Amino acid sequence: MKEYQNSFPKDFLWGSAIAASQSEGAFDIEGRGLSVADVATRYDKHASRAQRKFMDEQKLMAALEDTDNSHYPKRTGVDFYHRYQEDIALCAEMGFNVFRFSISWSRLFPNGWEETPNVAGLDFYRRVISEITAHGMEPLVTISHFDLPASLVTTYGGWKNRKLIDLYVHFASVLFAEFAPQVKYWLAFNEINGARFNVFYSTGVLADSSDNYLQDCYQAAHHQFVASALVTKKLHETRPDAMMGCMVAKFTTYPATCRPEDAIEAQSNEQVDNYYFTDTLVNGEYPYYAPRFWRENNIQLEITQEDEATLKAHPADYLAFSYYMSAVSSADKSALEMTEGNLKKGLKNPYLPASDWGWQIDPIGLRYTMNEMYSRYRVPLFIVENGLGADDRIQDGRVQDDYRIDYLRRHIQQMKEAIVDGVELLGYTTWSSFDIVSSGTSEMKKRYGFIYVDWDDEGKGTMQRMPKDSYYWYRQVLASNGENLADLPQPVTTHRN
Ligand code: P53
Repeated sequence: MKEYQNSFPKDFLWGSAIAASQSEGAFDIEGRGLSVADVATRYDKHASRAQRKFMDEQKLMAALEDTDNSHYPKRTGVDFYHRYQEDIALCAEMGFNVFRFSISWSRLFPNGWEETPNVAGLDFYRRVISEITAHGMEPLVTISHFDLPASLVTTYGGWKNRKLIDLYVHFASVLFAEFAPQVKYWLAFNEINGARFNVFYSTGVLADSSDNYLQDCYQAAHHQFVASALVTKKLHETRPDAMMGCMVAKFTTYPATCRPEDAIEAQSNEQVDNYYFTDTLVNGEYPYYAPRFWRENNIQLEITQEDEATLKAHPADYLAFSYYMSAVSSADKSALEMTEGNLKKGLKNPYLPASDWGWQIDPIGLRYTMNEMYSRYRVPLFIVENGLGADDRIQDGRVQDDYRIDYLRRHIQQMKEAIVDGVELLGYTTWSSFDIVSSGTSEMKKRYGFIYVDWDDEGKGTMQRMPKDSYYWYRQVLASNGENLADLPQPVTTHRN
């Protein structure tokens, strides 16, 4: 029987996370090819929801040819490519023992299909990983985080094409051969349920690529499932004690009322938004409710017997998830007010506040979510993203982000409650280490970091780094292994240099 645990385990992993396409910049140097992230334009409030949500061939080709980089913020990022040493050192000073980042596929394989990797790209990640380990941190590597090589879209149509499985497995194998000795924790795909809410950046599927868009999305997800299982196998062959995680963006959904119709609606949303993905990857087979979902949505997937055997043989070692907010479902669509999240639109929860971007803040929902996920799977969990996007301002040489401290404190408290409940949690990496370009809106204004980056939406600034108040607060939290969540006793003076 599991013993009672009243605090964070001694070896708990604390840190934060970033992604290549939102931080590195340097999109066209030293052999890097274009990726789907390089065509993402900044959030346009005048555009329709459909315009923002879908990518079609014409829009893609125009963006790929557009040399005005100011339209595409992820091409510049925040120059992590040249500043990784300072950035990693600043994180280490906060007391991290884990650092999550991702590999740009097109930096290693410019078109995605080359046989041998670009030496400069490999060398960059070799230096990044040694910097992380030299500071005593575990690297947590996401193999693919919303930045598929653009050529794989223009030539193969993205992940809906089975060919991508082999290309991805080759890419991952090169990473394992190079880095598995230093890297124990891996994630095959960032938010694999992106096939549902972030289609183009997650799968490369274009809205006009066929007459059954939904089928393409789910075929793409299927190929990512098989690819996940294959790289889990490969990783274990290379390093038996290494762990491959499956990751979802967890959209916990409550029924709007205690009407049974609302409960069914919420349950079915949980299934299609989250569990369809995690059931398949953690249990190693499609869930019982999948056939009805496919049938009612006119989806006919190509799933071979070999695919099924692969999924069954190589389930994920742990379940990672991002958690920012919760959602509400009602059988009656006119029941409640709507909230405008940038990618997910939903009903307003009258009991919860929301961020400036409409994401409903729900710390208790994190405890609830952890219990739900752990009871369903009984594999270790890892919270690999959690944080608050806010329009931080520097005043008198300081960023007083007490709202971020408050957000993180409440989530860490509930995370601890879940651990006391008995949930097994490997670690916690907040989003994000330092300010980076937003994934959903490509804004700089939506900042998540402990470290302010002097760069704005007009492409102006020095790119200088400066710790915010939350930096010193998180350092204190980590020094006490999650026990001291109090406000800092006095304002901290500005940092070095
Ligand atoms: P941004 C939507 C909902 C939940 C998580 O998101 C999401 C998204 C995508 O927008 O993605 C993750 O920057 C993603 C990160 C991303 C982070 O959440 O849109 O893994 O790349 O930056 C925050 O505010």
